[in-house]
Amino acid sequence: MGKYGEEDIKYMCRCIDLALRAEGNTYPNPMVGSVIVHDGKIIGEGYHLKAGGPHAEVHAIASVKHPELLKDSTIYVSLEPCSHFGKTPPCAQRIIQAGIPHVVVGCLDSNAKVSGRGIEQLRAAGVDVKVGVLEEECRELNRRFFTWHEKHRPYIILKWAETRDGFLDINRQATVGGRPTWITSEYARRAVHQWRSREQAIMVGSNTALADNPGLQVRDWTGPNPLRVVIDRNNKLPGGLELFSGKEPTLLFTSEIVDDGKNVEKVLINDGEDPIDAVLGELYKRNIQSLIVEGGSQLLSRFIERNLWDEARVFVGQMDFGDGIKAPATKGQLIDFTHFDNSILYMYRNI
Ligand code: AOF
Ligand code: ZN
Repeated sequence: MGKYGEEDIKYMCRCIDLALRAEGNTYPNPMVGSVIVHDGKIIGEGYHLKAGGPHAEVHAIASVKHPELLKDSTIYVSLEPCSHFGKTPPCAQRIIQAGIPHVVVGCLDSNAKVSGRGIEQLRAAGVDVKVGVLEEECRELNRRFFTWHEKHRPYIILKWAETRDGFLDINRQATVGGRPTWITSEYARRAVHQWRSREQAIMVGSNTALADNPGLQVRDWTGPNPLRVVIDRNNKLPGGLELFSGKEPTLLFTSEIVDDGKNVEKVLINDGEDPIDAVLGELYKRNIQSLIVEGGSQLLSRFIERNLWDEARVFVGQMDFGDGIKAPATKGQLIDFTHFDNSILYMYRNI
């Protein structure tokens, strides 16, 4: 069990479970869960529901029916309690004020406004603080948040589908034996829509925008639509594409801003600037913590070459195309795979 006891691990697991209830809804804030334990029993629980609302610890403290027990309790929280006045007052102070003598923290908060100060405030007030229970799991839970704060760019997920012989599914108009074809089935497509609903931005290159005319929305799932991003350096994309429908906010990155009536917000790529840097810089500025890149091969390969990616999610189908556009090569470390109807989903991490 390492340096922490079974109890600590059990309650921290519960914190993570609670935090996950708000998956996709807390941006730009992290998902955080909290549990209050008295004499081996959970007497309060809470999690952060959305930015602007109370933090996990505040909900947990408010849920306790017998507040007099707090002075003999331990509060577990998956993230370091905050120390700053943001949209809400500092949780460290709330814990001190409630008189809770023990705090168990999953991982530190790398937000520059907090970054260890929450723990300092608690300890300075005489609270006993233990840090690092299920640290890796707690960081994993908020990998988008931590990447944005620590690397100053969004967390990057690359997604593609390839045939058994390694060709991409882009240009779905491409036909096999005279018929339009998909590598994956509707189940995989639904999973992709679920993924979209969890990320803040979604991106394709101009070749894919032109060939597939994707809407990049969440249709086969419920949840928010990500901000759409497309690179069109030379303004070659026609105004009638789905991306320019105006249905969802869309950013178009271009080397020359022209007035062509497209229903998008345009962002200039500076002379000599890699468009990927323009995109990542702009998304960072806009507090966007995650980006899913859905093709095409040039764009995906560019992210891989630049080593600017965190996850790759690759569906491999059963059919062979024989030729076409080769799927990108480097895939990092395989961490999981799942059978998905007629394809297998391989999940890679760049570690
Ligand atoms: C906690 N518990 O449940 C969360 C924390 O603008 P505010 O006031 O909501 O502050 C947001 C920051 O607070 C966020 O960037 C992160 O550093 C921390 N989130 N902290 O103690 C929580 N969600
Ligand atoms: Zn807080």
